[in-house]
Amino acid sequence: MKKLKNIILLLLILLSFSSCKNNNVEKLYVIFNEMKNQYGDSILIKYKNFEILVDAGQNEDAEEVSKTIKENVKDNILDTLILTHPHADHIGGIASGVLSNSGIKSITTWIDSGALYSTSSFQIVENIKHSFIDKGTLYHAAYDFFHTENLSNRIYLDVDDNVYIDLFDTGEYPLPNSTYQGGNINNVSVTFALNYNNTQFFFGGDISKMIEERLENRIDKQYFSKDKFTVFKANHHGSTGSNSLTMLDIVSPNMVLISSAISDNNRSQKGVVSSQHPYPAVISRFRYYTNEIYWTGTNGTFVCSSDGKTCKVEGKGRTIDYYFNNQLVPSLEEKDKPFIETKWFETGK
Ligand SMILES: [Ca+2]
Ligand SMILES: [Fe+2]
Repeated sequence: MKKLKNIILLLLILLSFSSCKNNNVEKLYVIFNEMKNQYGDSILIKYKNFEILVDAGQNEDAEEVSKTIKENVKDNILDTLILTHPHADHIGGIASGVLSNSGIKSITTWIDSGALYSTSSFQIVENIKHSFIDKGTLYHAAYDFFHTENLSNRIYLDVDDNVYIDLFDTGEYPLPNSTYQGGNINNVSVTFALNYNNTQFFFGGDISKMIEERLENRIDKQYFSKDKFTVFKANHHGSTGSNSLTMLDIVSPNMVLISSAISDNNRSQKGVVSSQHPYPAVISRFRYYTNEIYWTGTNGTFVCSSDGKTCKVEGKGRTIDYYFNNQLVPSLEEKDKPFIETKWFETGK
């Protein structure tokens, strides 16, 4: 009898321990900022006090991006900045002062594609980069990670809790500070995966199908595991020239996250009159894998949180209106809804 009592006591202790642990589990946050123009990416990744900003949207997005940084980067140290490629819808926010406006005092590591670009916003961003480098920021072009001894392509957000990103070698990164000769500069996009225990995220900037198909031989077949919860950030804002079935097969996503905004001609009371990013054909491809699809256009700024087992999305509600059957679709009604449950999806555009 005493033995039985002891066993029950032990079980109770074990149970209370495991429930304690569940309540205290750290969350990884991946925040997609709502964009103002049709294109644009700006994503803040956060684990404890370690933050990575991936792109900063266009000039007009600077305000929303700064707000998100202020709310989340409490130590004023941005641990890593990744600028995937030099197009204005990815670096414009930096040129418009996102870093100074959000009170960032230092950046530990600055990563970009290494490609030179001829726009004035690129030149402004270069100047900002060099002023940070002068203050001690480490700078690496994507190429460096695969051609420099002792430079690991794995960056830890937290070693103890196994949270890290792995940069992938797309074979397309130019020599640092050189002009890209490949034509479509979207293809230099810094491409990587974020891992937290049983959850994995893929980020490929604006890479096209050509690079996606190359990745089939460059990402280990076992990397994105069928046993894990995998999240795919749609390439190139959900365009048809990206997001190939080859790409989707590499990640086999349980969830898809898309960044782009409602275009000007879809904002009037006439309703959604023309197709735009994300294109319906691409949504259909995603749906071979999952119906858990979220879009900044309908959800507004949203937070995808991972507890290391699975992921969940909560939106803040969009600030750009759209109409369905001459009626304004209330933003808050759709803030947490997967894309296929929105009025937008019903329009078929
Ligand atoms: Ca920090
Ligand atoms: Fe873009």
